[in-house]
Amino acid sequence: MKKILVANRGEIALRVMKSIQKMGIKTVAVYSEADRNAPHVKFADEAVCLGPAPSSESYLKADKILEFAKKLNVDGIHPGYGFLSENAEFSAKAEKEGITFIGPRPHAIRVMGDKLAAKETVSGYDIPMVPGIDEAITDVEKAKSIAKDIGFPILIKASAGGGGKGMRVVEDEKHLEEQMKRAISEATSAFGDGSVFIEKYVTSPRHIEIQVLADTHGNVVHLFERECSVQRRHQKVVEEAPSAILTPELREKMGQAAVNVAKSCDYVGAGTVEFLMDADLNFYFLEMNTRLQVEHPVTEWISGVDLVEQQIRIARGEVLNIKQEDLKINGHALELRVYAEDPQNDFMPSVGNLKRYRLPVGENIRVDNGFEEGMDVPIYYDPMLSKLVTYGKSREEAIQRMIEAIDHYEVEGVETTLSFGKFVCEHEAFRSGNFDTHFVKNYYTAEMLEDQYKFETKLASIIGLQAYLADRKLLKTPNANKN
Ligand code: MV4
Repeated sequence: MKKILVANRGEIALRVMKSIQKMGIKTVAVYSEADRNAPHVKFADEAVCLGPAPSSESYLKADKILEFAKKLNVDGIHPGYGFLSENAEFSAKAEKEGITFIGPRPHAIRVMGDKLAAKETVSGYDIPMVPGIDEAITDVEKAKSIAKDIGFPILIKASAGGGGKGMRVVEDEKHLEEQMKRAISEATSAFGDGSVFIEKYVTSPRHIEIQVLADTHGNVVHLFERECSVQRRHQKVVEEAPSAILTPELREKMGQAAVNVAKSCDYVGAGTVEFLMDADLNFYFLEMNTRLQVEHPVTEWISGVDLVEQQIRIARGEVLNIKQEDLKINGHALELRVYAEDPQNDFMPSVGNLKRYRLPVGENIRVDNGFEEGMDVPIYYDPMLSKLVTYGKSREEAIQRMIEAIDHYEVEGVETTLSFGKFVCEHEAFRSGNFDTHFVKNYYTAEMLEDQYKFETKLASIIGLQAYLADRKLLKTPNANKN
């Protein structure tokens, strides 16, 4: 490959281009009219404008992107995450045009994009699954009888959903009919597919996922786990690798299960297998994400593997140059997603101009960033500014480093989730490792941040007062007390 087009924007476009450039390959950026001066455009060797700001008129324009790719003699397309990254038709079209899609083949994307198809595909591969049914259900009476067998509470999920969309918890039989009807109608309007199924509801799970790499020759390895239990409304906030609770034995078992999931769908490239883990450390397959994930840096740090480089090597048809037995975990990495959202105001998007924007620098800090001082945060896209990643020999060190890095991250002009990240890092439940996916709901209220802001306000007033007193000294001229 001599030239790769990155069909994405922001921090991930930049991060992907850095590895492409390191490999001696040329980069092509695409951008919308809102992103004309964005860092990913400046970084690329070539750049083409796709159209107006809305994603549907720019970053989601599959045919336009392929047209440009052909015109510019591009060999491969890296989709990043979001946008076209899990679009099987885009992957298929690219290949038809003779351009390598840097990701899995359409079959794997399609199967894993449909939760029922995924369950069916992995059955027979010795993958633990939550008790439940593996086919779509519409008959309420049948649903009631299944629910009674499984035992309440149960969870109704949309087959076309994923990432938490279209899920409903049902506590007892009384509410089943109503919730099922709602779930079906929601799934129909959101996904154009009303298929729903039922699972036992795991009440306080942890979210643990395994990174895998698979080449086109049938070799598959796993790169251990990431724990992503700190999330709000299915949006991850803090991720880490390794998990504070896995034993080497469990890690090995989950790793093998993840490898088997990848094998079941002839997976190619970098992928992530998500599991739920209950309080007794039982784990269950949830879904597979067929893309490079936002939180991939924590895995890169503890494994020493550049995942984007591996994606490109695999796409070129190379044999995996990593063997499972060569991989080991080194230290601990933590990631905070820095969003332009106001944690004091229900995490409302906080768009505006970055009047001041200075990143923390130093050993054991990595910032995957897509913004510069003076830029506007556009309203059209995900409001993530950057990912702040820290590393330590131990989990405690990584957490301490994160707190320091947050203190050295300067943003003025928009509100961010930095203060919320500090709250998490300082919280006893997080520090002890004793938390689950309900962490935010259980422990966080906006008032929790008040101490942080109070301190900052006090500091600001002290600095202001000092400046005022210093000025007054200088101004002690005969007329200084005349206004
Ligand atoms: C579950 C569950 C409990 N029991 N399935 C949420 C996202 C989607 N990937 C599946 N999800 C869940 N599935 C059963 N049988 C709880 C969740 C869940 C969750 C999972 C991972 C991380 C955060 C979560 C937040 C709420 C619910």
